[in-house]
Amino acid sequence: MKLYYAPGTCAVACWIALEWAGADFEAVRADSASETFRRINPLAMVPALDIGGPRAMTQADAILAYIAEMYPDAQLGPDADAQGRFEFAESMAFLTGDFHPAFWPFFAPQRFTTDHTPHALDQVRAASYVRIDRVMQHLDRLIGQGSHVYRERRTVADAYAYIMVRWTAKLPRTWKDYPNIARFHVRMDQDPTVQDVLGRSTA
Ligand SMILES: N[C@@H](CCC(=O)N[C@@H](CS)C(=O)NCC(=O)O)C(=O)O
Repeated sequence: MKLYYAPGTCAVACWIALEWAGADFEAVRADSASETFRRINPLAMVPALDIGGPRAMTQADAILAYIAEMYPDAQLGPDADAQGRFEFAESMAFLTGDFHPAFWPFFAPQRFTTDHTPHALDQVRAASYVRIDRVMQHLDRLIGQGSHVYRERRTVADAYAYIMVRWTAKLPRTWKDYPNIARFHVRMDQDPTVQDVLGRSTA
């Protein structure tokens, strides 16, 4: 099994989840702009997970759900009750559909304006801060007084949220400005697996 990733991206969350699961896999650094990688994922995005099937698996939330299901002993997925499954799906949909896209204008402002002057790109980035603050506030509420995204235990949602809140490090409001996220972030920083993956994924 091969996980295609790029440093600092949501694909690193899949790497952490695979390590937590005890999976046997190889992490492969992808050049998303390359023709070789486009044959693996025509959308030219990471993550992609090659399990030896006719095509690689894509979409972080689907890959994370697959990992949770394939390695049940690691207990990285939702609780079995209907309310528990709903809460988990709701959190993952928020992370994929609201949280992650809030950062697109920040990372790739040129995709959101036809004016590519530095001033115009800065304006797009500045506009993204409002939306990012909104999703950060919501994540802070989801974490609440605990230190996990889902209920009070470790799941793939923690890995996913953690990698993305790190993206605020250079924003006017960083993860340190959201008390519950800050506590969650510190706890994740202390996880030896997380430390190991961050070290290896940026090496
Ligand atoms: N919907 C995709 C989005 C993945 C995505 O946006 N990946 C980013 C890294 S976090 C990427 O590869 N970006 C390259 C690009 O946008 O060109 C998923 O959830 O997996």
